[in-house]
Amino acid sequence: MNGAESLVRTLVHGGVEVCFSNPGTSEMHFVAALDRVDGMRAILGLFEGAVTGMADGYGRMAEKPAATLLHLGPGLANGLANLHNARRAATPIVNIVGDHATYHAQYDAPLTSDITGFARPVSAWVHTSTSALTVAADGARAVQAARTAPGQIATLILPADTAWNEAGDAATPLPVLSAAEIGSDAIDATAKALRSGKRTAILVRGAALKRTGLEAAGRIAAATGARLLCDTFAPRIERGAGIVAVERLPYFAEQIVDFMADLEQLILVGAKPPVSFFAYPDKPSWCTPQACAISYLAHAHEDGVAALEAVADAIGAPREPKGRALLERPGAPAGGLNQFSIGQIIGALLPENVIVSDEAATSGLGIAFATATAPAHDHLALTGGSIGQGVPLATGAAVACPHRKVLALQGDGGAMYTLQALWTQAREKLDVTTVIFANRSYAILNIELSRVGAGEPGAQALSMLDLHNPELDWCQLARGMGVEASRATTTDEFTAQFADAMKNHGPRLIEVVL
Ligand SMILES: Cc1ncc(C[n+]2csc(CCOP(=O)(O)OP(=O)(O)O)c2C)c(N)n1
Repeated sequence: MNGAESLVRTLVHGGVEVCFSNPGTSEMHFVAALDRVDGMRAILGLFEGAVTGMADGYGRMAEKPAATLLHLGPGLANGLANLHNARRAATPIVNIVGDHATYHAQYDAPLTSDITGFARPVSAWVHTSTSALTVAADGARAVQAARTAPGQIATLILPADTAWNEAGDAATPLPVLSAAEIGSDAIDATAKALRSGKRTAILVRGAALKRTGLEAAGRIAAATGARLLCDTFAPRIERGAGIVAVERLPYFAEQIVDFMADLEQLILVGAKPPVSFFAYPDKPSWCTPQACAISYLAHAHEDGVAALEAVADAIGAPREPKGRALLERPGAPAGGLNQFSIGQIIGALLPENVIVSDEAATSGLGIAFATATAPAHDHLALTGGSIGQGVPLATGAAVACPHRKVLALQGDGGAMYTLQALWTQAREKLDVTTVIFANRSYAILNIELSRVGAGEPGAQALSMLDLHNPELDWCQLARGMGVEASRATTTDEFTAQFADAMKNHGPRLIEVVL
């Protein structure tokens, strides 16, 4: 067995069942090993930004890592933006990057680069294998690092000779460092704070934004009147009918300030205090009122669900939570095609248990609003602000959850970064419906332009934010990659196309002309 095979076997033993790849010459032994090992599904992405975004979507939904396979420094560099988003989402990923053979490095061949340097900022763990004999052990450590709560990126750099040389056996999986138990001090302190009668909010992130954690948070709200909040861009939240609803923080700093203005206490569960996404002249970065006391019930690596349950019990909270959403479908859409009418249509037709990948940008609010009482679904947000996440994220989520429909809500600007993931959807026959909001604009940047105080924009400045010339034809782009597509210009057209997409299986794109 060579090093590559010992690594693939080790990954499979460690529960890594999917490898999203875009390989090159230095990864050929890894690629060949995929045929010799059962249990590893290899999925090709046609750009590394698509590959890493798919690994992110997979990890968020499967709650365990996929592997990537990337080609030296440039391959990794192409994938960095979505690794950045994945790091912000605390997604577990075993990020495997091939390299030149160890003895080849001295010649400074064209693809030689500082791979560790590229990897470091997005990785919690980076290691370069030095021998085929240690690759399996390195792989086991990489899996352990990726699975360390709340989830991390572990980058294993694999020089070609460590992959092709004779190796030992696959390595046994190492113990997983799962979410840490919360000490009684934090539970007692939180219970005491909640009993104080002060105006309180609990800001929740991570696993506690799933049904069980929200149920416990809702019990606390029932007992104390505390508000329940989540970040504007939470990696994953379960929402909709039957689930306790939380208030989502608004996007702009001054809106967050207003939103939190009356708070006397902020209790954090797996979250950090909210700050402005960007700094603006004369606007605050820090959004929590100065007099508001901030405390941590659970940090991101700790078990926030158990912590919320313990606090709910400690304060004698009732079994029935406050704020459980009840199924309520929106009425028929009025007026033209816009994010609010589209939201009403989606809210009316959304089946149970859909996974929503949301990079709708300025088109998202109306849909989030209209789907709050739709059947229960998972919502995945753009965690690191690096656009081009949504289409691959949806693709990876569909791989993780083959029996669930995935809905990608996607701005046309962001979609152009990693649209190659559509091809992977077609090749893998994934059940993803992509709705493209074709406003032919970087609309949010038009808003930002006036907010930052950059002065009155001229024609050249405005043309940097405009996608009209030429207009992207999303139907042709999708069909060119094997994905069925249609265009909607009216609410009736969108209703018919969306209903059809929800009824049928397979990849599908709807271009909404706004
Ligand atoms: C990697 C990366 N490059 C550039 C940006 C800056 N940026 C933020 S939003 C945006 C345009 C988004 O356009 P679109 O997806 O069409 O959504 P819209 O704003 O039109 O609703 C850009 C370019 C970014 N966030 N990330």
